[in-house]
Amino acid sequence: ATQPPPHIALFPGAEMGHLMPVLRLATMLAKRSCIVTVITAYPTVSAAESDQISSFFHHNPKINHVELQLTPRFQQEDSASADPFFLQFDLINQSIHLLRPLLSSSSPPFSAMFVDFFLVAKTAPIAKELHLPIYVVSTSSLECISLMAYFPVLTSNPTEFNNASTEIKIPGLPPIAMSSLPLALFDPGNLFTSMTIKNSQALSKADGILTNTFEYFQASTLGTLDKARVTASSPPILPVGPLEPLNIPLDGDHRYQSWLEKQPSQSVVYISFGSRTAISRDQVQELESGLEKAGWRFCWNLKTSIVDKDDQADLEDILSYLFLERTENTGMIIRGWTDQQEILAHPAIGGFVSHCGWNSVMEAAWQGVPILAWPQNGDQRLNAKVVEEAGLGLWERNWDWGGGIVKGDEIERKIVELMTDEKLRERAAKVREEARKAVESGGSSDRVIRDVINSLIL
Ligand code: BUP
Repeated sequence: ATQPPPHIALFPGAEMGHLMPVLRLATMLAKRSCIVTVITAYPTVSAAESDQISSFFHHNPKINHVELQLTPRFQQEDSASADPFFLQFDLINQSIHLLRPLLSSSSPPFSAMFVDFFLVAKTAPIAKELHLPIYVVSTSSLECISLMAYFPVLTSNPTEFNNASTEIKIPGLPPIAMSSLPLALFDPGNLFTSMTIKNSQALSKADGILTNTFEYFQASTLGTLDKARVTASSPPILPVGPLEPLNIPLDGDHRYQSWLEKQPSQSVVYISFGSRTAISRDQVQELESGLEKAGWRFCWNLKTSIVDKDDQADLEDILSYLFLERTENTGMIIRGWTDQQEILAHPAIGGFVSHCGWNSVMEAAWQGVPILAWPQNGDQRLNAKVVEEAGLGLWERNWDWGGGIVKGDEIERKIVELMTDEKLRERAAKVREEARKAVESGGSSDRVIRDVINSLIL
């Protein structure tokens, strides 16, 4: 008799950059005949997350949805200054005892748990108790998750780590510049850092790390890791990307679609710094000047606060009146949530000025859109280097990050380079071709996903 398909519980973390890849993986597993249940925490931090969750389940009726009701907690004194998304991760971890009854009462019973990296320390003991394999879904780059896997070794000697001069050497990986590490890692009091330490120590309990990348994109790094492992005790890194776009219609501002329709092919630069990075007013001014001088058409996804619900300032308060008037026909400013995949897929888009959040990088790879890497914080400098090495984009590593200002003239120069570099465009087109091959039936990532699924069939 044929065996029933595995039933997989997916548990994403907080913020869009952690939710989107898990929802994408859910549809890829369902397409390969798995029974899939996604557990989301309620309430979410951003409106973007709650909208995405409801529209996802509306359009994917075969994927089960379970909500984990978060227990409201006493506000910690230091919480006002902490990142709202990390506070949410912390809250999810504090409510994790509610997960076990949800998991053990399921019919058909679960075959495995796939969880966000920042949830592995608390969920691994539950998986063990229920005798379930547990996989980590890495929403970041191979470099970043490798750094996490190596973190316990690095921090076993904190003085050495803090005094390390220029580079970190992780066996099997190219050296990582200290200047590319997430700045928060040097602040032991930071919530991000304490969560990183706990979860990196627990990583060895996982059976594998499902990573949103693909063989062609990172062949040399994947090739030099010993048996795909960063340390002898860390689980193998399993490249399963690019995680495919959801193709779900979204509510919200769709003016950009009709505008893009009217623009010539590859004439528009798309600009976005992701779902959670607010650009300072001073930097906005420099970007205005750079865009105007560069003279290319643009579509700018403009965010001015970390959580979308706080994004209330009017355009006229942020951008100069003259800029808005002069670029009325050549520029489109987007406020609020849009479907980035849909924008990147549009033939009018010729380049992407990106903060290099890893999802954005993989989306650009999927669409073959060249990137001008402009990392802002977190793991984004690590990602920018990968973008450059994979031939998908340009990276000006001298540009300030972590809040420094890049001048308009510099921005102008790099945008012109991005939009006119034909060799770069060809390489990006090749990346697109290989990205699609990877997830087609029999492609490198498809084979990895199928091997994992087969290992879960009893
Ligand atoms: Br903004 C925006 N529409 O308007 P990243 C983002 N996205 O679809 P981040 C939209 O959100 P982390 C919008 O396509 C990507 O899938 C975008 O993830 C989508 O950056 C996701 O690129 C954003 O990884 O997350 O948000 O900074 O901090 O996890 O890197």
